[in-house]
Amino acid sequence: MSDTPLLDSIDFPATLRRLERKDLAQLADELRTFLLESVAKTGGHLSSNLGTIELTIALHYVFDTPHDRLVWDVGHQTYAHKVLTGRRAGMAHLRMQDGVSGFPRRSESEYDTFGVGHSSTSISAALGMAVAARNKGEGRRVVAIIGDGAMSAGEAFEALNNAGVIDANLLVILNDNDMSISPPVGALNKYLARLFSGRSFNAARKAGEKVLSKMPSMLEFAKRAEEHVKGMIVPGTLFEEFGFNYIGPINGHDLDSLIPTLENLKLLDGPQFLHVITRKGQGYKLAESDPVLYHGVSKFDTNGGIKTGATAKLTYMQVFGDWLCDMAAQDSRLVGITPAMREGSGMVRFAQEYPGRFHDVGIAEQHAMTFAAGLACEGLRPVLAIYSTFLQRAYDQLIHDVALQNLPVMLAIDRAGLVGADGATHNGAFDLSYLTCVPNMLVMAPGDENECRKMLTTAFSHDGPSAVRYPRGSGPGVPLDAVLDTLPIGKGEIRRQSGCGSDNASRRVALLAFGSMLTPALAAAEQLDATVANMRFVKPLDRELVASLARDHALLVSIEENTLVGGAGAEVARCLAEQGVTTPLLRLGLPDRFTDHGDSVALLAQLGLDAPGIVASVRKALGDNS
Ligand SMILES: Cc1ncc(C[n+]2csc(CCOP(=O)(O)OP(=O)(O)O)c2C)c(N)n1
Repeated sequence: MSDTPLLDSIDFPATLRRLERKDLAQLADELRTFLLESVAKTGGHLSSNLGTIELTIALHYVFDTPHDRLVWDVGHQTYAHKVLTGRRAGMAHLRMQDGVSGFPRRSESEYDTFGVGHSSTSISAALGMAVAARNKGEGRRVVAIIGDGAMSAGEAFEALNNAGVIDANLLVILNDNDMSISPPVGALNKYLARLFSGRSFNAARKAGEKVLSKMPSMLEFAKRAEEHVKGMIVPGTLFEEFGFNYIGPINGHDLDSLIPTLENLKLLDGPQFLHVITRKGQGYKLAESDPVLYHGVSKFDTNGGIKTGATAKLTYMQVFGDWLCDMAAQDSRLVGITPAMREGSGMVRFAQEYPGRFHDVGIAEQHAMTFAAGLACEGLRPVLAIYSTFLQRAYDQLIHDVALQNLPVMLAIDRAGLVGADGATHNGAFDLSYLTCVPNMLVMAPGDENECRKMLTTAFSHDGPSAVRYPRGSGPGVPLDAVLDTLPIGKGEIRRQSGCGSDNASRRVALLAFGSMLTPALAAAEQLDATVANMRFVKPLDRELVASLARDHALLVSIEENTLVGGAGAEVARCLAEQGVTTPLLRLGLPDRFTDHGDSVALLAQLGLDAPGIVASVRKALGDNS
């Protein structure tokens, strides 16, 4: 690691605040060097963190943290914040089990004021804190820091709408780097670009001067800030209409702009809005020129940069991306939708080949779902690619707009199950539970890549709402058929038959594997000589298969990568109960608690969801200590 003498002397923001202003630029340089080298070793979010270094230093320098609250949106840009708040050593174990989380967490530090990972919550949470401070008579300042991508979500606007009338002491900082993960989309982005380019600057400035001249304190502030910030004060019409004082845009890498502006804003009461321009990947040329590639990185060499190349096995995400293009070629009704996850959902090729049928709607999961419903009403076949946890955002839209009207909206649900380094905020632990209880839904989980392709075709061909949920990363490596085949709906299959003779029926075990758990179930079955059913469908569950397995076995074992509460195993239990079957059922799955970040293979093993874990659980249930 490079020498970072000044950074070495900073353990907490209180020490930072004792530095002289002139030293902060060097601190920023050292922090940038440290973060680049550190993230290259551990993996993690890079571009966004390189872009917020000066802003983070300025915030901790000006505000009395942790008494004053910094509320970060998404939280993927908080590595500098972590380093400056006592967690520098912990960065060596970033996103590893028991190591520092990749996102702010209240349990990790008193400087992490709000737990996050999903976007667009910061203004709402900060507003709550600002109102609490006012009610309790605490003179603290509350600052929400939100990116231009995150700002596009409805929740951010709901909060702005509310903040303007509550009149609490809230500062919203828009960190505008003109990027989401992918290039930003939508009218808001165009509007921000206009503000930045200054085309509306002059007109707005005149209007602003009028307003400011009636408000001596603001005019005074404007003059002072203008001295420091080189004349960059404009009322931003949109944010002003929401009841905020809009200041900016200012250069978010220039500490001489940031610090005096923040110092002035700290003195102002009521809702304040500061528009800061930053660059994703700032200071590392490769990330500056390809911020998408460097948004989230695995370990890499900082000299050579990330080497892209074909990986050995196809990921499920790629299986989906290829299927989408193949299906689009066959059926012109197909429309692909992503809420801001073009790369992460494997839709880059589809977007290039079918630009007119590709819709990146921004970070707007609720809208994505209802937009899909509208398309389906008119006879199109929308495919909404969405991560399991982000789908949580669109739950009412799924029930009320899609399922209730039995519309053929297809969900391609990625990151179902444990995701590893991103941890609890991103673990897709609940989708089977919250989907299965919705009437009209078809819910499938593939055991391998080719089955995934078939399920996607089955879902697409189905005249009602459907979901295929598949995990992060790759599967067992089963080659793909070129054709687009469907599967019989609601039918599982026996993949392995127990070899026990009928005389040994009291020891027969049937493993009912759902999705990703098929591979460890098959491996466990070799040791247990168990029957393995690949259940394929969680809804409709193959009730005949369950009943016949119950007849022929002494123990049924359901295995799923979903919470045990209300998941696939719960459906099996319901099915048995409804049929009056008393064969014992052992349910294996994720526990009723949040699973933290770490290596997902290791985590699954710890939760008993690998082959040895399954064998051990079954033996225990059989009272077999061998
Ligand atoms: C609800 C939700 N949807 C999607 C994501 C995935 N996601 C993480 S960061 C990001 C882009 C955020 O863009 P912006 O706020 O501009 O921050 P930047 O990465 O540009 O610093 C997205 C889409 C998320 N975290 N939460």
